[in-house]
Amino acid sequence: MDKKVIYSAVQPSGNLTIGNYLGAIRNWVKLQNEYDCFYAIANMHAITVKQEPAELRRRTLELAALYIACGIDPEKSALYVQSHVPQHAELCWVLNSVAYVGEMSRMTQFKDKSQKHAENINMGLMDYPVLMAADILLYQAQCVPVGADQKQHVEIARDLAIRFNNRYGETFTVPEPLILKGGAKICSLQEPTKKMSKSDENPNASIFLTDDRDTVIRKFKRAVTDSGSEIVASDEKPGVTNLLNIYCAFKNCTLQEAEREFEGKGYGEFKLAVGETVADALSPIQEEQAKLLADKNYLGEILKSGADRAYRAARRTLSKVYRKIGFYQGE
Ligand code: ATP
Ligand code: LTN
Repeated sequence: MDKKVIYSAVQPSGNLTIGNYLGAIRNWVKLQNEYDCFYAIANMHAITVKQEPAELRRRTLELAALYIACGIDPEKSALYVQSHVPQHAELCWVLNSVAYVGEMSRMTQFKDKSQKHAENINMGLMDYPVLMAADILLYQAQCVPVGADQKQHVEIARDLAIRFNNRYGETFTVPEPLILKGGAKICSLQEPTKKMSKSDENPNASIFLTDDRDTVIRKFKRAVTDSGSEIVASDEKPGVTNLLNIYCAFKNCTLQEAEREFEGKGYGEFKLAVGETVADALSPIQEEQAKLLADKNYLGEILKSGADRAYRAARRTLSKVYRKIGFYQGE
């Protein structure tokens, strides 16, 4: 039997945070032995908010290097740049005709980003979930490993797949989100009820994968904690709970184990331990990324072979879609 297909992507829209790592990329690595995986760099999604062209180009390569440094094996998984496979835009156009304006305008991310970028509420921003559905459905993916904030978008991809299949006959696999516990929602170090985000204006709110040891430790020292002095996870203590979640995700331990370890200890000692654990985990990734970025030709080859592989799969689905909807493709 064919292997199950996994699809996911990250936008090259800023420096990646430990939220992106724990919620998404780290889980992708674990899936690549068992499944047929496609991991993209979503540059077409990134331009829905303003990007500096030279920076977007540089970040695309940096993200490719980071994927590999985090453990994505380009021999096993197809690693490629979204815009290198034109079928993403083509399928998005078809799906636009089964997607409703009403449902897109209700998406949480659209509402948040429209508020944040009120001067630039463009069509792409609203169409973002349709392009994401096109990404997933092109590869007939069964499973989409993402952080909790993307669940709503994967649900839209499911709805569009079901709607299209009902209208035109069985065409798409209906995908499921895969949201693993632990790292699914890492919160801001400054406002621990909000998710950590790579585009937060406050640099102390997020730990970037590129932060050096001193920066990581300093940011954790400054992290907002809660009243009281106990180190336990609870709804009343969002700051401490977030730090415990981060610690456990990097140490691969349970919350109970971590609570026991820090019983009777103060916030200062706890924050230092979290900072050191995170810095220790990031340093080999940073070294590997720097090595990879020194050989741009090698990275270019990997992205080309990933795009070739993705293209073959995408072309098959798109041709089926065009047949179903009645696009003339020659006799
Ligand atoms: P932006 O701030 O530019 O909107 P982002 O930091 O939210 O970006 P995305 O590119 O939207 O990052 O997300 C990439 C992946 O990382 C997605 O699977 C998303 O669910 C996951 N992710 C993002 N932030 C977090 C977080 N704080 N905790 C867990 N997972 C996250
Ligand atoms: N919107 C996603 C990135 C993304 C994605 C996808 C994730 C683009 N296409 C397809 C899963 C499947 C985000 O994380 N912001």
